[in-house]
Amino acid sequence: MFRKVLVLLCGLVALGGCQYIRPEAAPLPRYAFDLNGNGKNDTNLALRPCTTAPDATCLIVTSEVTADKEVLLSAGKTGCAGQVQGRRVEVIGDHANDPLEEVAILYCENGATGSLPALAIVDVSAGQVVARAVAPSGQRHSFTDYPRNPVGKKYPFLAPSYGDGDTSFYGQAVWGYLCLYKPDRPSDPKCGTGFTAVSTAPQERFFREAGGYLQDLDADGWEDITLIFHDLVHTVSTRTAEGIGTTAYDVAAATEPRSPKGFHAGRSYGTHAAFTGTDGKLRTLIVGGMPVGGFENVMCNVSWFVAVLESSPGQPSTRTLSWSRFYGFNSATFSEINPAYAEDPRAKVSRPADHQNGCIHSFSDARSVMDREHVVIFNYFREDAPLSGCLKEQYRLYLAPAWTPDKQRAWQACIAGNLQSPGTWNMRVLRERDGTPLFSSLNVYVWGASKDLLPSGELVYLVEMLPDTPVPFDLRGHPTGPLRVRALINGAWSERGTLPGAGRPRIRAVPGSGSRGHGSSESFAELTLEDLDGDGLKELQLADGTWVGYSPRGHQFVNKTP
Ligand SMILES: [Ca+2]
Ligand SMILES: [Ca+2]
Ligand SMILES: [Ca+2]
Ligand SMILES: [Ca+2]
Repeated sequence: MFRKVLVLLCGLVALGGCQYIRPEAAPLPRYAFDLNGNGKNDTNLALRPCTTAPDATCLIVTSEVTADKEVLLSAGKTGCAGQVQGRRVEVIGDHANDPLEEVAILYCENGATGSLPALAIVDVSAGQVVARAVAPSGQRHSFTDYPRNPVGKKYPFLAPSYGDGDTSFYGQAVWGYLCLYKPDRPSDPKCGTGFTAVSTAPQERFFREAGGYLQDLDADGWEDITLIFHDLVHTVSTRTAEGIGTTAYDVAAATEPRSPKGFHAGRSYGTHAAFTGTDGKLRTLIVGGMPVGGFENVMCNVSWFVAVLESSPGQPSTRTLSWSRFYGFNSATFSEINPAYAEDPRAKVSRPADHQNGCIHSFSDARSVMDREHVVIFNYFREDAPLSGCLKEQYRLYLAPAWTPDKQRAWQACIAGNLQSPGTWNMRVLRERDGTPLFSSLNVYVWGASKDLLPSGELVYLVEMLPDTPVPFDLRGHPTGPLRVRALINGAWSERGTLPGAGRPRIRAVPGSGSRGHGSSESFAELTLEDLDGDGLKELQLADGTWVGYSPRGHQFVNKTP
């Protein structure tokens, strides 16, 4: 009897073979976070209005390692009014309660005192916020990252960001400390439960820039927090929650010893990349300027230079400016501000404006390798002459009443005329160790570099070719031809091909984190690369959305748009 039924069933599905037909399987949930640290994602986390209190915000947890739940995060909305820099959700390791890792949420508390940056630590198993730091009243901008201890556990912090220390211009009181998650220490009421307050005031007067970076400066295995200021960097130990080093430096002094001291105000609005050299020294490469493609910024982030900080491992006090090369400063410097010179301030110019002459555009962190030597590579603009001088407009900014919106508008309108100032874009290579110029190339603009484009794994650059006649600063109206793919060999370009079709690459603006930070609110300019056809070589996306890549069979770059 049983055998007969089985045969019958097999007969029914004869065309597909005799098989057990499964019920339609439910699609497996795709999780984004790994809370039990086994390398497999198991949980989704989302910020949404709470089901029971729609005005409040909850962390909505759906998980296969803990019960689904809603964790009350804030009584209000969690959007931010200022620049709140840092990853918004991070799994930080197991600090308390049970083996599941805690989660840090970076958001804003919105209430009567405005929109305040906040950092909450959530114990997902227990379904509660176990620690929280909130910025003091009046603060809108903040900087957060996730430094690790020697076993990889993370200790997030909420730190002041751009403009802190300057009460005259930005209005708000000085914040002056960061809140570091240290659950094993007494909580500081200035921060909140689970957080300890650490001074970020490197000296009596200071001007905080936007970001910072992580680097183990004292060699205790804990990543330390280096914050970027005008004129200096200041480092806080994540282990001891104390300041361990302030290093002041002048990036222009070596190149312009006779210029008025501090004319550039120590601005560091560019990329900062921390790394350990092959000689074991800790270094930070700082490139003042804009990311590639940042043509709309006529001031080019104000101050253009390349500099390297250096220290011996474990000895923060040895950190010093190893070398620097200064290339220019956008605006004029005046020796005196006096209404008598409002109509003609030329006599009071102590250092003339460079306008766009020397402006740097760099890709990624500007680090590269040429002929087995670590180098710095960047584009710079050599301006023939600015279209607009704007000296009077700039001088008026400083005359009482200073910096009025009207005066700022007049100045901005004037300098905007310089977007089309004629000149040439060029590329320069410096030796990372000491800044020695090794190579420069005229009438080119380098958009990025990759080792993943060619079967040989050779590092190649994407180069836009420009005419040897002047071009406008912002290259507007200038046709972009097909990009060249080139290597740098024995201090010279070596051709590796040409991309099919014309157009610039699609640049991704990647925010600084970990060992990479920035002084302003800019980002790291990275190429858009992906192996779309699974042949082991990466394809490159162009600005118009097409993808191009190398064809090993045809020995050339071809269109690979799927
Ligand atoms: Ca897991
Ligand atoms: Ca835990
Ligand atoms: Ca350390
Ligand atoms: Ca490919």
